Amino acid sequence: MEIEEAAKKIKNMEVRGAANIAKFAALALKEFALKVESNFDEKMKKAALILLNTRPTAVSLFNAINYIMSYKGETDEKRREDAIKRAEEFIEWVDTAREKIGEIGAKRIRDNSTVLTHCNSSAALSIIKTAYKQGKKIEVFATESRPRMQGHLTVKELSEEGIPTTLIVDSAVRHFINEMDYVVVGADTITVNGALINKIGTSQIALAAKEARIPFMVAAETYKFSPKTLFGELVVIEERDPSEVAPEEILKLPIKVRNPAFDVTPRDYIDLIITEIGAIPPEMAYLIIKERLGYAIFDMEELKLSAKHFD
Ligand code: RUB
Repeated sequence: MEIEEAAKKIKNMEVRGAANIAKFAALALKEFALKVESNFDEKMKKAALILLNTRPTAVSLFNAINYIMSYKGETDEKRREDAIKRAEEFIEWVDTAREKIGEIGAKRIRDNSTVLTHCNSSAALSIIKTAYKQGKKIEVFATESRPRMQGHLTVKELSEEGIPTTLIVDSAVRHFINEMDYVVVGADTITVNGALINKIGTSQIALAAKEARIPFMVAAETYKFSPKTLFGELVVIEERDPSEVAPEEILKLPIKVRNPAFDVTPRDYIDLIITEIGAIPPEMAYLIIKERLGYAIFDMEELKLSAKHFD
């Protein structure tokens, strides 16, 4: 697979979800590293930038690329070996973390309970599926997650497992919230101050859950925590094409259509973040960033400068 082709798949959301995007980018970069014949560093940087410039919000993509691009070695051959090793390590991180989150998170789900989820998060679903496989009687409410309807993926996935599932429109969350025992969602990014960036609509659900005193849990691998926010960078919220929201006859009216793909849930609305190294309060985000993501940050300034060439 060519790098441009991989980038296109991420951009058009053929590959989507923060974990899958990161894993796919790691795989693409590994395949690319195997093929580079000369000027290894220069070509790898170019490829990394093309992948990085696909979707701006999920820090998992940045962390994957940063992990691989921190390769070392005295010769091109040694650097290639290290980059490939790092890509493989990252891919394994994705798979093992998801499973571990399932195990840890499932312990928080009681027998005979109803869980509300939003969008389609592999980490959140890992918790739900693990709890179900443990024999707990659980039921799931899944939101549609307009405009891209990732909720349809969620209900398909859950019903394939035999989990009793109800699909609701996004605006029905408050109507049903008192019937829920937990909210479990995934994460695109967790900031240094413990805020969650996830699919648009997540923060409204958190608000409704807090009012109804329903525990709001986030399933987030440690590579969803953002080292960039430690250095003061703000998370960029991706704004997608208006055509995802309304048909042509509406778009041609003299109106504006806005289509942010993600929103920010402040840490005060989050009860627990389930990571692969344990269930933590959002206030501990700084420690995760410092201890788990403390590897050298691959020349971010240079990365930003040259990113302009690919705009
Ligand atoms: C997906 C989304 C998911 C997170 C977490 O948005 O917001 O909740 O990415 O998913 P999109 P996972 O469909 O726009 O990529 O737990 O699988 O990483």
